[in-house]
Amino acid sequence: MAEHQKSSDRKRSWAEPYKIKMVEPVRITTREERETALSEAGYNTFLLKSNDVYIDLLTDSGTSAMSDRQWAGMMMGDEAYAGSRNFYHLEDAVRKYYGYKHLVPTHQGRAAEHMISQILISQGDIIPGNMYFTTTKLHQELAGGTFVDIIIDEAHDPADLHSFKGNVDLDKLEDLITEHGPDKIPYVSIATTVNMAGGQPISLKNLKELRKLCDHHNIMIVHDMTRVAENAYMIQKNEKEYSDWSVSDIVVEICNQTDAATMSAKKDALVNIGGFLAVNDDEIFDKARNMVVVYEGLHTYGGMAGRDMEALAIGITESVDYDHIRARVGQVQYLGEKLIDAGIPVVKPIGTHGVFLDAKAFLPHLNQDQLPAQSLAGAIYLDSGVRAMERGVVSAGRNPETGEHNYPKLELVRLTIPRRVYTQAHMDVVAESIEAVYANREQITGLKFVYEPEYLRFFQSRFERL
Ligand code: P71
Repeated sequence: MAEHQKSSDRKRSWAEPYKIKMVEPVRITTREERETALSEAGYNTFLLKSNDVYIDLLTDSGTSAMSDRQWAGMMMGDEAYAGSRNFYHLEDAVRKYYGYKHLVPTHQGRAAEHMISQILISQGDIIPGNMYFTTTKLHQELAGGTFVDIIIDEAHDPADLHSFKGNVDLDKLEDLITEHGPDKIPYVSIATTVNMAGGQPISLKNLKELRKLCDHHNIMIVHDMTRVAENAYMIQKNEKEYSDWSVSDIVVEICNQTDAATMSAKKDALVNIGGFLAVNDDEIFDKARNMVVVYEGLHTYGGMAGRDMEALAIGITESVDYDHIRARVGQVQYLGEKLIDAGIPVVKPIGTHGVFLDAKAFLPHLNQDQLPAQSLAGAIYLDSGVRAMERGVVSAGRNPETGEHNYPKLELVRLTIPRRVYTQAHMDVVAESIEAVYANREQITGLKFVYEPEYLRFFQSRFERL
């Protein structure tokens, strides 16, 4: 049956397209135990021990359940230092499913971001993008560049119902090109989907218009393809022109609009570790292939074991399978709809990898200096042992010039759903916990920093209750 025929039976329930063959027990803690754990973690959910967590919605990164085929692939690891056959399987998969010509494996996404930033960015350059991501922006800055957000305004409004809040505002880009000149803009940085906006997709129409504009000015497009299959699924669902395309064909069409890609394979591609840089240009490939031996390892393994590359090659094929991606995004939408029905303020439309609580609307009695999203993540953990992630002022860091906090418009708590790990019953427990916290929201107090590291402060900062 064609994919679009399957998607026409929307009114029928769906269930996970897999059954469970191995289980991992999780620990249910008491409120008292959670109070101690959170205070020992400095009110930072990144510093909790996973043993103290019941349902872990910190991230969808590296937390997927691999399939039996992937585990079988792990047994076929060729751990040769050079020329592992698993590298060639991975190279074939990247060419076939994404369409890029050259592959440089890395241990995870940020290593690819580091290399492409160092290769393409010169001191004083401007890198426009559809909203920042923490590690992407940091590597652009470390290479001497300045990131400028050119996402459409709708993306900064949690209540706006635009179906493609990941779209680029082409006028903003044209203004930047006029102001700085195309020579100061080595590339446009495009993510599918946009994590910090709430897991929001970009449309192919917008991406194709962007391609035209970039071609006109001879500017490259670098694609953060971390969640490209999820983006492709949303295109199939909501962009009429592509409703009868397969998700797999849409993925290739997206990649075809771009010149190079960084991949954190720990998300879409269903592995616990891995990533890569993919490029079409031979010269950039040469530079990256040389650079990877300095930072990661030989160019036929990057930071990965042979078995990891095999699991990734198989994970890529599974990630574009229609039944998989429909259930994956469907589970996120299920939780989101439940919270919307309960009147909880969330980013709308519901994104593809998690549900994002609007902490400003949830806790209107706290101002941004009192770190509402960080406080809310702590309150949720205390209620039920569900771990979420702050995506607000703490994540946004400081302005490197003034040293002041960056104050993002979006002050969010992300409930991120790992792939193929939790059941619908887990989602129900999460929804009930959020409802309970919402009912008692007035009692939630703010936090202040007591320790703050220099880079990516959200990972290791410590806080105290105000
Ligand atoms: C996520 C992560 C993991 C993470 C990273 C930094 C702060 C908090 C959590 C990682 C991404 C991502 C996108 C769009 C690049 C990376 C880096 N996301 N681009 O969402 O979402 O990849 O972690 O493999 O190095 O929890 P890496």
